[in-house]
Amino acid sequence: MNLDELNKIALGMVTPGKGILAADESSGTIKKRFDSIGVESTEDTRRDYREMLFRTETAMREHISGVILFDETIRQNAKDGTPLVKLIQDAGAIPGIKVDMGAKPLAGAPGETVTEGLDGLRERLAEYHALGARFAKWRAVIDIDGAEIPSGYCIAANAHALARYAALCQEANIVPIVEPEVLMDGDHDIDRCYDVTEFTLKSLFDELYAQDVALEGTILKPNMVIAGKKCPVQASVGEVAEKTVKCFRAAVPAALPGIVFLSGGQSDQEATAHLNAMNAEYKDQMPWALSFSYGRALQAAPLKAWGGKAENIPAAQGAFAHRARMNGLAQLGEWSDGLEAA
Ligand code: 5MM
Repeated sequence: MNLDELNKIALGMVTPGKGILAADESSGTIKKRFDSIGVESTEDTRRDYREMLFRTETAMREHISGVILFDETIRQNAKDGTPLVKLIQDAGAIPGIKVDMGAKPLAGAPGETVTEGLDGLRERLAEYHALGARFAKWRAVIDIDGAEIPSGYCIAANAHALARYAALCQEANIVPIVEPEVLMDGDHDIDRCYDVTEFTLKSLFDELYAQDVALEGTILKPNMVIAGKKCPVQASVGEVAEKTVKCFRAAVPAALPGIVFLSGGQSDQEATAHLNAMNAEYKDQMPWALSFSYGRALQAAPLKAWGGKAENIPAAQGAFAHRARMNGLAQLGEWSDGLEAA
């Protein structure tokens, strides 16, 4: 492990004004996304769609620090034969790779999951490094349902797996993004999300410490502290920003270079407004950079504008460039509502 190199990559992932494009939808998820616009999901349509994003010059050069890829994509070439990884590198962004094999039912814990994918991971990481990946991602899913879910067992099992994955990444000179996602699908209020997120983060950092993972070469990808989508009382932008920063200050060590949020089903503009509020109001209270690693909140608009038609590519690239710019500004705390129309 070369910690200087890992730290340099991690800092590059949280370059001011930039964030990460999560384009690592697994086959099932990308099919769902394509179904929503009436496009068949084939190797070629997936390639065309992602090539279109990676060729969006202004977005990629100015606002995207890295791209998380799926196994198929890291091996794919653009239509003209250029490897997709090279398109990303040529735009000055860092290629990354999703290495988990998905959330599977956790034995003995009905309704809960543990993320799998550790078997053979050392060998896969060596191959991904050779293919150009300099960071990786592993997502654990923590559901909230009543008082019993999540169980301490589920959080401990996922934290343990995240730390094992992170240690293997660093051994391979790949920066691990650790993603413990507390879902916002339920009817829980923001305070329940706060408690579960704080407990999950503290458990994760305990495990990272126990397994000798260097935080200087690690990036955290968490949910924001936010009410469940079905909760009748939704928190204001100011409350989400205040509670998220408070929770992270209590649970995340200062040695970590950066935190990149997932959007988790928030609307495009909510995800931008929340990130902006945290950076505008609390920058001087945070030891780490705060940025984005959005999937849906960066891609929903371009996906819809594209609709699988070549003639829509300029409009789709415009939509992607716009969202990337809005989130780049939010990373600096310089976004405002009025800029959405500009
Ligand atoms: C882009 O979606 C990622 C892959 O999801 P699956 O493994 O379920 O196909 C996902 O991990 C994503 O990176 C994060 O959840 C953040 O994406 P959102 O859409 O929540 O910003």
